[in-house]
Amino acid sequence: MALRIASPTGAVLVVLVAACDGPQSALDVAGDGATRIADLFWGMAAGAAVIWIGVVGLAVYATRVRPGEHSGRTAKLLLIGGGVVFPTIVLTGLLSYGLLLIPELREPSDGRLIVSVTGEQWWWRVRYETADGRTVELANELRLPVGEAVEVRLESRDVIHAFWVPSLAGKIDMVPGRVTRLSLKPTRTGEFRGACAEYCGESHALMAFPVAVMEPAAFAAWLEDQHALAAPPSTPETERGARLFMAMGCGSCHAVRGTAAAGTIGPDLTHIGGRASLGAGILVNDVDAFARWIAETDHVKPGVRMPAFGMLAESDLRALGQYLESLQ
Ligand code: HEC
Ligand SMILES: [Cu+2]
Repeated sequence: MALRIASPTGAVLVVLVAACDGPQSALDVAGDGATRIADLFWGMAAGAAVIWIGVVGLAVYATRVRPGEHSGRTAKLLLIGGGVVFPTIVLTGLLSYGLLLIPELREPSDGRLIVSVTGEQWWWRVRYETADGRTVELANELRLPVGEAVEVRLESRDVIHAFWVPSLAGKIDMVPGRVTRLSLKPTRTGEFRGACAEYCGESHALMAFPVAVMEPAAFAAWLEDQHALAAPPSTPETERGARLFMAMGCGSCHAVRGTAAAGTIGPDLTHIGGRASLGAGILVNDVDAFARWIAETDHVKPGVRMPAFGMLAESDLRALGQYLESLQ
């Protein structure tokens, strides 16, 4: 699209407004909570603009239009009106509005679906619990049905993290020893991005997760797939990868349901090949990325709690990558 921008102000405006779109923008809303927050933001922005114009107008009036002395009465009226009465009314209004908003943002779901997310250094442990009491553990990805309120229970195992999907709702801390709650009600389908919003250590900035909002039927099918055990290896290459996975001790930290691997220190890898990203939102999900992650974990994510397996031959890394990619 050819876009002609007439003035520098126009250029700045275009840049500012363009920056409001995208998968991780609190102003490009796709959920109930985010809509409330965006409304509050625009309301406050408009109020701030009006006040700014008023103050600058008065300053211009006092210095340019009618310079010189003003009566004591006018000055007193301005000071009391603009300095006491006006802020008291505006701030009381904003405070009440903000306080009324809080219970709405925490509103419990209808109990049909509960998603527990635990913050770890530096990844996300995710557990889905459906109304029939079935649970399944996955990691580093969230999928939600559109139009349904989902209760998200947030915990942390180590330090304080914060859970934030700007397009869907506000952010909330994940505090060790506590469960905080958030209601997520997506209003449209799409791909979004969440991130940790509380500094939690050296790889804090490498702790994100893709969020997919899906049609309810597609979501149900996906969740059913997540319950399934891992696909057994079906080619010589993936078979070799599966053997290496066990031989290298990966299974002491990672679970691959349906195999002897049942570790719980790292993310569940039963369906790792089907996730939208790798390493908590930082790498694409393909064989090359798997090989790179396994060989130089600590370069990809400084401080990571997984040893690097750089001693493995390139062919072994690829076999492992093929195997993990086959776990759809
Ligand atoms: C000492 C425990 C430990 C061992 C052993 C281990 N891992 Fe990990 N692994 C982790 C942890 C912890 C993470 C999460 C790291 C992060 O993102 O901060 C992880 C992450 C991963 C991921 C990314 C998962 C995701 O959700 O994106 C893959 C793939 C993986 N490991 C594969 C392996 C393979 C293959 C081996 C064996 C060669 C292995 N790991 C050995 C602890 C371990
Ligand atoms: Cu964090």
